[in-house]
Amino acid sequence: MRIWNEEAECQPRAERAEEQTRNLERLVNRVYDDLPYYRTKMDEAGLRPAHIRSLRDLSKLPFTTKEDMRANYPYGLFAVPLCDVVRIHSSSGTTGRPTVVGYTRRDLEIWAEVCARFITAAGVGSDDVAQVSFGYGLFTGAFGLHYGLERVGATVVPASSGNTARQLLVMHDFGVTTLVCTPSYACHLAEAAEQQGLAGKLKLRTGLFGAESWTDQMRQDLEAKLGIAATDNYGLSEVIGPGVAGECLEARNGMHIAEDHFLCEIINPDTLEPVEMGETGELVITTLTKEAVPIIRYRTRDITRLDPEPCACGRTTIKMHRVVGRSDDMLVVRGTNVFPSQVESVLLEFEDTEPHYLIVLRREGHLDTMEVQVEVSDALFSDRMTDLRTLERALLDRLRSVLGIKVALRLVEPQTLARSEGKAKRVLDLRDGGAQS
Ligand code: DLL
Repeated sequence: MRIWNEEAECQPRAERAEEQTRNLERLVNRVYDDLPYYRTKMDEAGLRPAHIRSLRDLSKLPFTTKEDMRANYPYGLFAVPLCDVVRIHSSSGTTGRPTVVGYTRRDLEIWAEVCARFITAAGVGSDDVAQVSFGYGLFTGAFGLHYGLERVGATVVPASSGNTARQLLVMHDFGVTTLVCTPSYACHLAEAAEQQGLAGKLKLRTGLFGAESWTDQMRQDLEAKLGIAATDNYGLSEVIGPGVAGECLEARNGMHIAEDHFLCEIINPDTLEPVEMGETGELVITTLTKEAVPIIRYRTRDITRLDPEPCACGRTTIKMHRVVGRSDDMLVVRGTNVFPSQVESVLLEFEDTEPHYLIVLRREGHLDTMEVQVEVSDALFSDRMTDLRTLERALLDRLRSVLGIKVALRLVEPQTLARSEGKAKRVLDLRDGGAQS
């Protein structure tokens, strides 16, 4: 299997660490000199650039949060004049001000490079026809994948998001082999393809899925329905967009991080202290090479763990595991922490449920209630009621044992829950003050 940049991806770890250290020192000097925001924060912490001499010193540096980025809206964290910025993107956040990021020409080069790495790792190359079904616009998903795919020589079909019937027509008629979108939209496309009798007639062989969390159960479901190898890739606009990490086809078990560009740590989100290697916590990222908007210790809120085990593919980069959720997605229901991904993995253990679900939270009196709505398969719905009851009982038992709380369940008819064309909305929080996400 091809490796896009063997020198960088298979570099001995000690050598990579030396380069990371040099780039970290350079970065800290640069932001201290050029950006009042970082200088003030470092001064407040009693830190000078000279205090950062090794990767271990990273944890001395202050964190940067989404709120910090918003407070500096729109260009306060830009480290170069606008005349050197050739592209702007912004976060897909639905609440408050968006966070704005800029790219110099060299940033765009590096972005295409890191995307080319994970695209190649997923087995996609110049023989592929790739349909990009992310929305083109301020969202980083489409442009990041687009230039990465062009870089590896794939034939890019910039379908953008929406209009599912047209997506399928293009997919079929253009002989698309690689589908690029969110896993939830891929589910929707798979379902629509089945309905239109296209399921066995597509040439798809790979899915490059990212931008939201999904489970291994969802992967199996997509692979079976679309006849593909489904791969996961991760990134966020504040750091670059897609391209921070992606899975290799050989292992499909954790995403290789482009460590020469992004320094990753995991912290305990309560104590803010780094955890031991391999432990789960919040991912914090420092950009080592970004010019326009370098960022130090960005708190992603994404919950995952790092895996330093050597990988069968030969890359020496450490991997990050599937994101199990965001710390701000974590639901607290009657004092118990619940991640939507836990619900998803239970639902997809059952053959008669579809990967379309919604979690509804309400407050009744002083008590929080959680209802899980899930679509059941066409076959089961038109079958006998007794089968529905059996499924309902089994699902309720399993949800209770995995989540540790009692939940209500509503089995709904196929095609009744809203479909997403981008990032899925899995939670409707109707409690007082509860954020509706
Ligand atoms: O979603 C960038 C991206 C586009 C990544 C396309 C991959 C593919 P934002 O809109 O800023 O950027 O959202 C970033 O999305 O902090 C995670 O919570 C979530 N996310 C991104 N990729 C994954 C993934 C893009 N593979 C936020 N698994 C991040 C789980 C993901 N969550």
